[in-house]
Amino acid sequence: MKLALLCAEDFSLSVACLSAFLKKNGHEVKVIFDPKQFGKAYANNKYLSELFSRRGLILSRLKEFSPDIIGFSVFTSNYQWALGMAGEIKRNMDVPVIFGGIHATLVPEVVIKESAVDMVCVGEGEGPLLELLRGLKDKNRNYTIRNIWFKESGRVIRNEIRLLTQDLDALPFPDRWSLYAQLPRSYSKYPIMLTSYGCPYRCAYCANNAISQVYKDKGSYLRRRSPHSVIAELKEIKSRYAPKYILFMDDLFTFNKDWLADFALSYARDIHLPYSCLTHTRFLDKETCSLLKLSYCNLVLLGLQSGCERIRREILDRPESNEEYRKAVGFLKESKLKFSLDNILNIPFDTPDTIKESFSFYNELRPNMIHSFNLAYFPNTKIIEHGIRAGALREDSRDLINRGLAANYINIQLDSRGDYRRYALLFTILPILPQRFAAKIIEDNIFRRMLLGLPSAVILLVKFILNIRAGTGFVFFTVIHNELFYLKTLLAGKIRAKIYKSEVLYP
Ligand code: B12
Ligand code: SF4
Repeated sequence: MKLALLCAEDFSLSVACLSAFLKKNGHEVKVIFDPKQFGKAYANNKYLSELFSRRGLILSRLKEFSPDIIGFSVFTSNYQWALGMAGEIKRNMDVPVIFGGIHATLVPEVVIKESAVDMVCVGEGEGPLLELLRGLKDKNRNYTIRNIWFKESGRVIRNEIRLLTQDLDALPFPDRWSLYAQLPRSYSKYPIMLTSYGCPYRCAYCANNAISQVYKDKGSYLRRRSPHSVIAELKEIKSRYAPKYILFMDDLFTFNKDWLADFALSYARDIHLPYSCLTHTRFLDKETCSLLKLSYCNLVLLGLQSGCERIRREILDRPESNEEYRKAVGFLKESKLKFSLDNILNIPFDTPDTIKESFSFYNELRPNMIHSFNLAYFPNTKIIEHGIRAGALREDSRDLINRGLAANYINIQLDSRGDYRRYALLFTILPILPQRFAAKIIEDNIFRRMLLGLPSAVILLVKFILNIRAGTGFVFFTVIHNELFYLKTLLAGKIRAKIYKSEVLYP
């Protein structure tokens, strides 16, 4: 059977995993990527995004492929894009449409109401899609497939959720090529990689606290591939794409020290490429840091989100103390590992004083970089309650959040608003300021105001320098390079469509 899988904006591991699994089971899969130019966090313009829209091109590729079913992989941030594209498909083709992915999993009752959506996949998609395709082949509509919600004569059929896949090694390696073939080279040069699914924590602002509820009693939520499987995939990536740096995207890379010990030795021996990973202060002791160093880790990302213990404990559900961070950062520095801190602005009940506390604490820790993000409210996360109590959200904001219509992007610093924008800028430049000088800024209002007035161009330059120093300068070049690549392919696609009356740009 023929399945088209659509995703937008960024490389989609979910789609690559589904594609690999279904191809392995004998189905024909076409992956279609929409870069959503000018509809992204760092470049958002309604007029330009319409002008550069690929809807027409995508539609003609779909018609050419003529799939038996079309699937969308949706995040909260691209849900509206998916609805727009699905509407266009429904107006032009007679083919069933299924939505899956994190957003569909969190709010299936919202998604299934949409007229352009025929089915919703709640949770993992491999098994359910396989059963669905088998049913379509036998011309036998099976409405009892677990994880799938159907619409039948105006009624919604909600099937129960199956157990979570525990043996991740049994899944095929993601079909990266289908996406890399449509993406700029930077994606295969700096590939993302997952060694685990899930996280042991449930921070109030993180989708993990909502997703883990969906999978309650469905088996262990935190699961990991064996080091052997991870290294085997990396070897394949290395020989096929010659990557320069690996981006491990696991929610918490160091949660199992025995695993890390095995992994570190094999990685150092067989892969030896610099990498970055995300972790948590409670999983960063001396031995862990030595293992990270041994395996060529270049940068450790720590998401403490606020330097104020009270805000972390009472609002973010992060009970770690500042003392724990001091210790963990001590180990990182001893092992000569670079590290960055994530900081959230706009947290309910944050005040200029608590922000000042964060600034002061980060100045003590002296990270290589600080990434400040605007708080994004994701569906069904606990922090929505705090947002309502603090007056940052209204009761009816939930509806906007659930439909991906709230300001739901975790934006980069330059897109923050008002005072928060200024604070974000201050956090960004902190690592480049001498410690004593930064301490003075905290205490001295005049200095602070002077720095808060810095133009965006200076901040960008500082970010650039900090990234270069942290060994991640490629981040800067890739953004520009990627956008130029998308413009080029869009123009080429349009020209081909005009000349050949069909668009045959991608495999
Ligand atoms: C790897 C990762 C990334 C990667 C890859 C993203 C991607 N599109 O795959 C990168 C670095 C690019 C990324 C970017 C972002 N991410 Co991210 N990311 C993750 C992470 C760590 C793992 C996701 C993953 O690949 N899992 C493995 C796959 C196989 O599992 P899965 O996604 O659940 O997919 C399964 C099912 O959902 C289902 N399924 C998925 N799609 C479909 C489609 C169909 C048709 C069907 C039937 C089923 C189906 O089947 C899949 C296989 O079983 C999660 C954390 C988490 N706990 O999930 C955050 C997470 C998904 N990211 C998040 C966010 C916010 C972002 C960004 C918006 C951040 C930003 N400002 O840039 C961007 C959005 C980029 C985009 N538009 O794609 C949030 C999403 C919250 C939400 N409600 O939307 C999460 C949950 C983080 C969090 N803890 O809050 N991310
Ligand atoms: S530790 Fe990170 S990934 Fe885990 S729940 Fe908290 S914010 Fe989410």
